[in-house]
Amino acid sequence: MNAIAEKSQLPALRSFDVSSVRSDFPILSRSVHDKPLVYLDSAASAQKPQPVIQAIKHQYEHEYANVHRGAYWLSETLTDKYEAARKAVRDFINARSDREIIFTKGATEAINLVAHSFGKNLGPNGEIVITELEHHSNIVPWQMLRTQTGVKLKVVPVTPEGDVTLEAIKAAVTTNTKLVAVAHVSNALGTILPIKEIAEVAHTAGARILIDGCQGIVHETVDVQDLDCDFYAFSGHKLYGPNGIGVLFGKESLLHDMPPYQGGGEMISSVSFDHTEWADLPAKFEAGTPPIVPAVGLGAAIKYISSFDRTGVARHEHDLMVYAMECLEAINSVRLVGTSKNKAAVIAFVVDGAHPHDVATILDRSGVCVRAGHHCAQPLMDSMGYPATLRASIGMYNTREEINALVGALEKAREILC
Ligand code: C6P
Repeated sequence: MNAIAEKSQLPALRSFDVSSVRSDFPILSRSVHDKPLVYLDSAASAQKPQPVIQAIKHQYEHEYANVHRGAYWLSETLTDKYEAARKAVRDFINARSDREIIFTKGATEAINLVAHSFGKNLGPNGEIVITELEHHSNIVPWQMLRTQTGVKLKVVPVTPEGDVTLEAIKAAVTTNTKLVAVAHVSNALGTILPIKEIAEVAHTAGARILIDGCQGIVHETVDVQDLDCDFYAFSGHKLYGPNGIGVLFGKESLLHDMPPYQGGGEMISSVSFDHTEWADLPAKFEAGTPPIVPAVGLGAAIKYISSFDRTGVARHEHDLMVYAMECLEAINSVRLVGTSKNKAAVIAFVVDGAHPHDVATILDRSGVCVRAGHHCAQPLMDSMGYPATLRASIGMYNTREEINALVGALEKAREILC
């Protein structure tokens, strides 16, 4: 079948309607502390729609076995589904080949894989450029690599609004730069980084680029060929999929030349006591029994997300973010943290005179879930002068009524604490 015929057979996209979306997420109809659940912590982990829950249940109830090992129907059936999930990821991010999609247990493992396998030969004269707003998962693996190899770590500062400018990137990247490792979207502030332009700067200097897409994949459409990124890492659980599954996209030529990350079953083509041959991609980087059912669940999540007109989803999230920021700014003593003009639906703020953890605990009594703390971005918090913030993060299922509930609960918290 040619591509046009294939396309014409695709089901029509679901237009975005938040109440119909909400009915797909069973947990959203529950209450907490006798109050309707208001879940505003999707950046920590998103809730799961019925098709994902059903896919997982179906696998364990009807089609469970190990993959790539059994010469029997159950194993072959699940192997096909596991590999279909890989194809779904490939199409979702427009990778060239299945061989470029490595399943990991999350974004953290994906970045560690690159640090371990690609990073080995970058020191002692090479430099890795990161930014001040990185998640610890895109800082600590490079620090560990620095200890092992002597590679230098350069940190690009953020502006007071929480932006990373191209000028600052250009100032940091030199011919010594071997890798630029940056977030697509900051999980702590919501800032969207100009990753396509950063990739160009990196490549012009002869460096590679890794994008930590853990937050970006949720809010942005990702085309790894158009971005021309060398590595793109993300987790399934923020993308409405299960936890325990993540993805490392890597350009095939790079992955081909990199040594394996872990040794064990699955990643070999032959083993003797004297010598072991690695398997081809992607198996070379998937040692041991992989996260089989989580991968199938991620495939179901991608199918679910892709069933929508994603511009409708993006518009909804953006409108809700703008509404929430306006409402929060209007509350006496609430200050927004991170006000980039280029921002995804993650809103950080503080309440003057109240500790974020205390505020979050009071919000919880009203059924409102937000995250409080350093959001695994301690260096960013330090540079912006906040030990902790509150963070409300919006998913495709959130509503204006829920933002109003947040505002009402915040007013209560202020009365108690300030
Ligand atoms: N951020 C948050 O509340 P894992 O834990 O491997 O699934 O993802 C790590 C990670 C890496 N990069 C970014 C930009 C992230 O946001 C995260 C996860 C969650 O913000 C949990 S700390």
